[in-house]
Amino acid sequence: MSVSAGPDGRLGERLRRLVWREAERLGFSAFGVADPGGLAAAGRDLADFLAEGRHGTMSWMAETAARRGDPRVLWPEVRSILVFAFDYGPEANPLDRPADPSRGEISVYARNRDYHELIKGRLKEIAGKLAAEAKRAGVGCDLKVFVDTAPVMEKPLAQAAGIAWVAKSTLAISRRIGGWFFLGSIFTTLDLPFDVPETSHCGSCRRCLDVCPTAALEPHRIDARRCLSYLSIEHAGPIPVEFRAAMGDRIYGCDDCLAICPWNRFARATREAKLAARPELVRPRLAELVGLDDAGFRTLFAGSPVKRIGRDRLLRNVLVAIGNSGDPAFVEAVAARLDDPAGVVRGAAVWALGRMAPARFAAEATRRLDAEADPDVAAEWRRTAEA
Ligand code: B12
Ligand code: SF4
Ligand code: SF4
Repeated sequence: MSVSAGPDGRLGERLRRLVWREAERLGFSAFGVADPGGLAAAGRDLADFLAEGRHGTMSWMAETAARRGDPRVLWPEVRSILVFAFDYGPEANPLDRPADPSRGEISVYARNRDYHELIKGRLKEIAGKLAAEAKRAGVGCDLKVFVDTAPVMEKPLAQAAGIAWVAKSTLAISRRIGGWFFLGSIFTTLDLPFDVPETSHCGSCRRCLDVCPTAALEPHRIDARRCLSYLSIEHAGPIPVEFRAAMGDRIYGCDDCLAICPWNRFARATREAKLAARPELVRPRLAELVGLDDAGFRTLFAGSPVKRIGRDRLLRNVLVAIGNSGDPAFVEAVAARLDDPAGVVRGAAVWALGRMAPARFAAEATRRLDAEADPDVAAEWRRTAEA
């Protein structure tokens, strides 16, 4: 049963002030309250996104579509949704990185600790304070904390809470803090005063659409199957051939459509030490990554979001970046991966060698092709032999 926070809204306002005070103390940079009934249009956009297959292999999005598209289906008792932003901005714009074929690019959000637990812990602290204050005023309430992985549409919620708008890049952008922030939310049975939803401030700008290396964006619409963030993180098999060159030096995620946004002139570098880049994860050397075994991978990426994709998928990405570097210095290191136990690594090694030293391996292709049990890797050898 939901409990009113007072018909005159005074208690609601007091609770809001308490939440904002706590949020600021814990490092959040924006906060607003959304009406759980305000997401009808986003639910329809989600249905279109799924019907057109733009989610690719992220089947968990389709499986949770009803709950994701409407917070009241996820939790029928919810009366207010508190939405929070936490800055993770970089010291320097990643688009300004110098060209260096010996190094790979890890996107800004993954250069230190995984943000999920960090933000969830702080939101739980705020939720605890909120529940205690409501109780002191004689009002009981339930609360649930969500960050990223729950079936919640966080960006439309941020728009409904007035802290950002879902921009042409499909990311949530704020006039006050730019776009380098994570989102998280607290659902509650308390009636809190809602904020006025934000409106779009993209105007005629289209920089994010034009910078995208794979044409994955149309205004407010993304095709995740073309997005390098999806391909390098979520997608398990070989990177489709048509997107390999476009990956360039990116080995985990992509920041281009976010980094180009002019509203980031108002973004601040993160003040949270656990999110500030670890030096070894800023432009790491590809030569060091390509030789990683499972234990080495786990040690290097302990606590980082990169750990989630596992050693094999990271090495696949590293080998594509090496292929794109065209640097013959990598040939021996890549050749050592031709016998890797993981098919996705072997296949990417074949492709990289085909880009760096095609003549050297043309002779080997037929023998390797006959011995290869994995059809995806065999297809790579066939392509190399025919090239
Ligand atoms: C699935 C997912 C992805 C997918 C799909 C991305 C996407 N844009 O949906 C992939 C793997 C590609 C991805 C990539 C990235 N992601 Co992501 N992702 C999510 C996740 C889990 C769900 C998003 C979702 O529901 N998408 C489905 C679409 C249909 O819904 P939507 O984008 O929320 O909103 C749509 C509607 O509102 C509609 N819409 C709104 N207004 C209008 C107006 C018109 C006219 C129209 C037609 C439509 C329309 O269009 C929107 C986009 O289709 C969220 C966390 C969460 N639980 O929400 C994080 C989240 C969106 N990701 C985040 C981040 C940081 C990233 C990356 C920057 C990571 C990286 N560096 O590699 C990239 C950015 C790529 C990009 N341009 O979006 C942050 C974004 C924070 C922010 N400031 O916006 C989130 C919120 C995680 C978090 N908790 O902070 N992500
Ligand atoms: S993250 Fe990169 S590939 Fe994905 S939409 Fe943005 S610019 Fe395009
Ligand atoms: S780059 Fe321009 S169009 Fe894209 S999100 Fe930012 S303001 Fe909007």
